[in-house]
Amino acid sequence: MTYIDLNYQPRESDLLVWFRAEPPAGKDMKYVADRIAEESSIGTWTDLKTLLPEIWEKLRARVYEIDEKNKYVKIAYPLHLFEIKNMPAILASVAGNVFGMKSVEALRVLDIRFPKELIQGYLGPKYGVQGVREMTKVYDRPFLGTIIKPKIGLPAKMHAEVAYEAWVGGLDIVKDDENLASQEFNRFEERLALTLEKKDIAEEETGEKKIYLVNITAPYKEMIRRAELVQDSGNEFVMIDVFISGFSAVQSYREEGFKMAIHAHRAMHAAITRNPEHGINMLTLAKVYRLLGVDNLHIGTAVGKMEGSAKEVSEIREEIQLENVPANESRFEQKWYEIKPVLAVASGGLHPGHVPAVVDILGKDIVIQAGGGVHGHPEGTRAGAKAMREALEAKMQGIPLEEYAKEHKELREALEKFLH
Ligand code: RUB
Ligand code: CA
Repeated sequence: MTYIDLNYQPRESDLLVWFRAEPPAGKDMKYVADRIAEESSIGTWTDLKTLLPEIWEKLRARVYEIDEKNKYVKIAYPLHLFEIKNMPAILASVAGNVFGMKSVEALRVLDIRFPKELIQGYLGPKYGVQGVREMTKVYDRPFLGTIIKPKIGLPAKMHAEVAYEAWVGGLDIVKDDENLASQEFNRFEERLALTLEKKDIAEEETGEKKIYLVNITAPYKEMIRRAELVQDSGNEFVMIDVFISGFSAVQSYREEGFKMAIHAHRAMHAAITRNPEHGINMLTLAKVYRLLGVDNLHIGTAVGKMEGSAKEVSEIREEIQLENVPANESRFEQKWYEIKPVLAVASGGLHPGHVPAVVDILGKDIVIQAGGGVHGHPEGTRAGAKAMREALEAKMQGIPLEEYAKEHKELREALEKFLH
């Protein structure tokens, strides 16, 4: 019995997975491909008296392509194998036990192609790029945001004051950090109330819509309780650490039907995305989060403090924003049907000097976020926010930063500190 069927033509309705697999010593690619297809569909390490011919016929995975040179294995799974509206269980099949088998030395998921019938079982983003643009009336440029720093430690009142400074300095978005929850020095309820008071004042003073991404990450029931508080407060967004909270929590949260948009922070993703030989790449995770329905997603910067090349980050951006993603040398074609595009978040080690490069790499449908790059400005948060806005103005007008900085003090001070 083999799961290899190189003559098999995948059906439109199949779920496809593109693996890169390293065979163990003494074994070849066929061996490893067979083991992956077996364990990720209906088989196990030995043949089974209970595996009836009709099950085999209907539900087995099929290895339809093996690329010896690149160590690629492509596997087609019949959709009947899955419970369509159960993302955790789907991943338990195709990206579950297989990573730990002795019969693979290393294994990486490079892409999952979702078929239409599966996509139709998911909500996707409630707002997405267009919805967030309508919410803010910002149509023609990237969004600018900051993460309040220090990441944890500020009392709620100071947190709100720093947020205010960032907003009036010119940023659109202020965000809690991934590990700010409801610590004794900064309780969730107090932070929400005080920060929203400051948000109202900042909106009045600037005439611009401002956004607060409040972190509701917590055990699920508590997360929902916090989401209810946010909804009652009238705030438009929540932030969730999506990888840490889990696929089940994100899927369920989206299905609860809250009004707020979701900003997805991806803390911990690198534990499985970073090693190029093993794990699941960020492109695949990003597809899962688009399907589950986040509105903003951290995808990397290509230029800041976090890993991820320009090519990789651009491909992730395409995957979460295009309606039809064309195939290339390491990804499938993917059609997204009714699922909206997600706003891509470039964040991690950014400062005003990076703004032109980030826009060149990722385009306009992004949030450019800087924590240290704003609150580390020699004159403080408000000047740091102004410097970010000035950097974006310069880029949008096609003026080199050094040139624009001659007439713009905050930008000049930022570039002096961060670039020299
Ligand atoms: C960035 C920050 C975010 C990272 C996460 O702060 O707090 O948590 O962007 O990384 P700073 P990623 O601007 O001071 O570096 O976006 O890659 O998931
Ligand atoms: Ca952070």
